[in-house]
Amino acid sequence: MDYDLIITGGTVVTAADVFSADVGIKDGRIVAIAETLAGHAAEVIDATGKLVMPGGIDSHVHLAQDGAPGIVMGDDFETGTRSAIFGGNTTVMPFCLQKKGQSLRDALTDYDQRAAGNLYCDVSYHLIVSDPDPQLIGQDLPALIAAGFTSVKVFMTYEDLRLTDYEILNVMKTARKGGAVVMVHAEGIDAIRFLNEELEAAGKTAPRYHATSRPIPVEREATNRALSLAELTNAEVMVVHVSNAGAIEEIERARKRGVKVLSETCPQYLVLTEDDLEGDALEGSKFVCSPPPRDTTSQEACWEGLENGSFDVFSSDHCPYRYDESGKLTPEAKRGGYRWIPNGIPGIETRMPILFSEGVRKGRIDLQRFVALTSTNHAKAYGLFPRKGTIAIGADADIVIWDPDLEVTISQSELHHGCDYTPYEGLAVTGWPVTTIRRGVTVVRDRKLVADKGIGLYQTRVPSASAASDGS
Ligand code: DUC
Ligand code: ZN
Ligand code: ZN
Repeated sequence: MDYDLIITGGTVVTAADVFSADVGIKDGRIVAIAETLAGHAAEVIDATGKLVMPGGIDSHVHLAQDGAPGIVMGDDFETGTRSAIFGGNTTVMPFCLQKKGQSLRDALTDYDQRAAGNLYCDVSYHLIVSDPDPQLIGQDLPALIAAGFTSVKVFMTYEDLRLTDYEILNVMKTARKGGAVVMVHAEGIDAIRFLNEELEAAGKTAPRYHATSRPIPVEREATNRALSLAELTNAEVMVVHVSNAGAIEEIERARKRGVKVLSETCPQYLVLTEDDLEGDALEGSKFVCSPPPRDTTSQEACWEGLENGSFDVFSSDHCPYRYDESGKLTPEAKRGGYRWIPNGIPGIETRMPILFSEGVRKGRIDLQRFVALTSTNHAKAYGLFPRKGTIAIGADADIVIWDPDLEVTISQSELHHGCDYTPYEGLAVTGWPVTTIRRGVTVVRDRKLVADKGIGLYQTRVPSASAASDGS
């Protein structure tokens, strides 16, 4: 047999090109791309009228992540990767969270156990550093970066996660030496604390005040500070979940100064606003995420950033909590208000359709940019390229076959995550993934699951030359 699979008649899209071609797959990799492929294949998929694109890489998702006592994340690795593959993704990058007092290695063991045998797509972790003691900075983190854990997230807010500027500087220095990217959650803890106190004193505790407590200056100030710390250390930084023009301006200014900065935005900043946090009683908690959705002016700024290259990647920030007492409606949230609502919303399955429909179909971005923003640039930023993130000879056969004309109204009843709602309920989109192939194995065919869990693999990575460079 020449091929395990041939995809015929489709329009192939990469971050650079759009062309008609057949794609031949053998042993999990792409081995031929030609106008017409002759030869024997075990299976042929006719993609006439469809787009054949690199499988999505969602480089910002939270699965089975530990939270405050009593709170359970709405997706484990099984349901989260199942939802991901239905949404056209072939690789996701969840976080491995270090609890205070825990070693990074022990945290990795925990997450490996949660993932083992439960993956529908490939995964690779980012490390959340919450306790950067001398052992972590001097020994553990350098060793793990060298072993392929080449991205680290730091938080500038949340009592149990935030690092001081001094601690962030040490993480950045270690990351720069080893060649890892530092992902930054840029919201300032002191400003939020100050605003929380004012709101609480005024009795303003409904979900909508979550947005009031984290206005744009809170994000802009922290973005500026994080990028100044990156400038001091020559670290490469990914500013995640950017929501507004002020933060984008800080990113662009830092780039002009030569700071190595990448940036990310997410669907919630394109199609939700803080008005969604209104709603009856606690309904608004379904939209509580951080930074919060803003207004239509900020949405436009994020679109502009996607169009003009301010943003490198478009991720879901899938962080699901159910609308029940395990998630959004904990007794503390019901009693005490927005400060106790877990932050995060689901979106792993709807990320690509929302960008395709609102971006490509509405003429804001072209197909190549869509592929760059949803796949290729993630692979490049985090050390998976060219094995993943493109359609090329020798690359992993991670492919999504996309119907550009399929009209779908997003609805909880049609999704495959473990969460019990979608914040995008009722949003009509055009364009949807129909078949997802991961390393040559068809996992979803014609929108039906056709493979068992357990076929996803952990993806190791190599330190990045740009992250390691000293900037000179
Ligand atoms: N940060 C994230 O990256 N995801 C959800 C919540 C948060 O604060
Ligand atoms: Zn964050
Ligand atoms: Zn997140």
